[in-house]
Amino acid sequence: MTKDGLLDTIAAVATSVGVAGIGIVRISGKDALVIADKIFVPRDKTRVFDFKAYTLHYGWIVHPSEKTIVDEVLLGVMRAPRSYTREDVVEINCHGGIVAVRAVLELALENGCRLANPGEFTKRAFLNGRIDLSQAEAVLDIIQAKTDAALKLGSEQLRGTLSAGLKKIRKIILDQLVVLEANIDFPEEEIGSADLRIIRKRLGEANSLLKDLLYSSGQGRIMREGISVVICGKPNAGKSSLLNALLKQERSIVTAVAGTTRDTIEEIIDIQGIPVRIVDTAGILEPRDLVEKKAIQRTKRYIDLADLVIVIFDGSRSLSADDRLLIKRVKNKLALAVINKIDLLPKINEKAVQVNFKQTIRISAKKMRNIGLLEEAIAELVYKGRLRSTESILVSNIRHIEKIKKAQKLIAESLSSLDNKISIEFVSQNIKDAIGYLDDILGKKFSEDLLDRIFSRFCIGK
Ligand SMILES: Nc1nc2c(ncn2[C@@H]2O[C@H](COP(=O)(O)OP(=O)(O)OP(=O)(O)O)[C@@H](O)[C@H]2O)c(=O)[nH]1
Ligand SMILES: [Mg+2]
Repeated sequence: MTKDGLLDTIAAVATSVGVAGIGIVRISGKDALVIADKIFVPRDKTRVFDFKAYTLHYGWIVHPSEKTIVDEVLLGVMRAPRSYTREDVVEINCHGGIVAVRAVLELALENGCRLANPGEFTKRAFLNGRIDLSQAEAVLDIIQAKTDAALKLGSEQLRGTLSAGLKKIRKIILDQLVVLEANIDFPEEEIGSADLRIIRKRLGEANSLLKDLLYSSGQGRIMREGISVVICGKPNAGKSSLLNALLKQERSIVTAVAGTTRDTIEEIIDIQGIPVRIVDTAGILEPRDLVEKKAIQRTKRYIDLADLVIVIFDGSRSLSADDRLLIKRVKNKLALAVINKIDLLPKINEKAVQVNFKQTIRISAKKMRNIGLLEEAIAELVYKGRLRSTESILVSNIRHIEKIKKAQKLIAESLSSLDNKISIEFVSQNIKDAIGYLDDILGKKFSEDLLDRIFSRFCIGK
C-alpha cells in the first residue's frame, strides 16, 4: 500500500444520508469490478466484467455466502481512465434511506473495499492527473455554494478558467526565464538591449495579468463566502420587521413592545447573487437581566465583525440619545442609515442622520416600501459599482490569492531590477520563485500536508 493508500479500492456513500428516493454507493479502484462482481447479481445473468462502460444494469445486491438479497439496485460502470477518479468506478443506485445504503456499503467493505476518506475520490482525480489542484478545490466550492453566483463561479473554476489564465501567465514568464538563463550559461554572449526590452515588456504583461487576477479576487471571495450584515437600532425602530421584509417571511417576532428581540437572530439571504448573512440584534440598551446583558455584548461583537452595518432609525420619532449612541458606535464601520416608518408622520431630523452616513435610505419595513432600493444599495456597496460578474476569472480561494500576491510581487521586483540594471541572476531567481508559486496553485508541486488540509474539508463520498 502507498502512503496515500492509492492502491486500495475505496467505497463510500456518495449521496446525503437520510430519507431519499435513491442512495448511491460509489466504489473506485483497481478491484472495483471484481468486488462489484462478488456482490451483484444482474437479472440477465451476465458478469460485471463484461459490462460496457457507461451502461446501467438492473439486478440485486446479494450477500455472497448467505445468498440473501440486500437490495434491488441499478449498477453503473465507468472504466479507467474515463471516470471521475481515472480508475475503474462502480456506482450502485440503491434504495434511499439509511438502512439499504449502509447495508450495501458494508457488504462492499466486507468484500475488499476500504472506506474512503473525505474527498478521497476527488483527491484521486487530482493525483491521477485528471484535474489540477485549483479544479479540485472548485469541486468543494460547488458543493458548498450558497447562491447561484457562487455556483457559477465554482463551475468556471472547475472548467479550468483559472487554470488556463495561470498557465498563460506561467508560460509568459517561463519564456523570459529561458532567455535569461541562456545568458547566464553563456555570459560571453552578452544579452542584447533589444532582448532585454522584450523581456521587460513581457514581464510587464504578466504583471498586469496577475494584478487583474488579484483585483477580481475580492469579489470572488464575496461570492463564495458572502458578507455579514448587522441590523442595529434602538428598541422598536423596526429591526425585526426589516429582517422579515428582506427575508420575505416572518422569521423574527415583531411587536409594538420595545425590547421584543432579546437575542440575536441570524439568517442567510441572497441579494443579487451575494450570500448575505444578516443578523437582527436586540435593541436593548439598558439590560434588565443577565440574558439581556449577554445580548448587548453579542450585538457589540456582531457590529465589530460585520462587513456592513445597517443602522435603522424610527422616522416617526425624533432622534434620541439611544440613536446618537449607535451612530457613535458604528463610526468606524461601513454603515448605511435606514429611516423606517415613512408611512407615518415624519418626526425625525433626517439631516442630522445624513451627516453621519454616506447613504441614507427611507423605507417602510411594515408596508414593504423601498426594500428593493435597500437591497440595491447593499449590492452596490459590495461591488462598489464594479461588478464584473463571472466573465472575468474570479479567484475565490484564499490559498490562491496568497500565492498570486507573492508571484506578482516577485515579478514587479524583477521589473524594477531590470530597470535598475541589477544582476540578471537576481531577476531570474525571482522569476523562478514566481513560477513556483503559480505551480503551488495548480498543484504541480504539493506536500502531503497541503493535500490533507484541502481534502479534509470535503465530505466522505466526494
Ligand atoms: N407604521 C409602521 N410601523 C412599523 C414599521 N416597521 C415596524 N413597525 C412597527 O414597529 C413596531 C416594532 O417593530 P419591530 O420590528 O419589532 O422592532 P425592533 O426594532 O425589532 O424592536 P426590538 O426587537 O424590540 O428592539 C411593531 O409594532 C411594528 O409593526 C413601518 O415601516 N411602519
Ligand atoms: Mg426585534
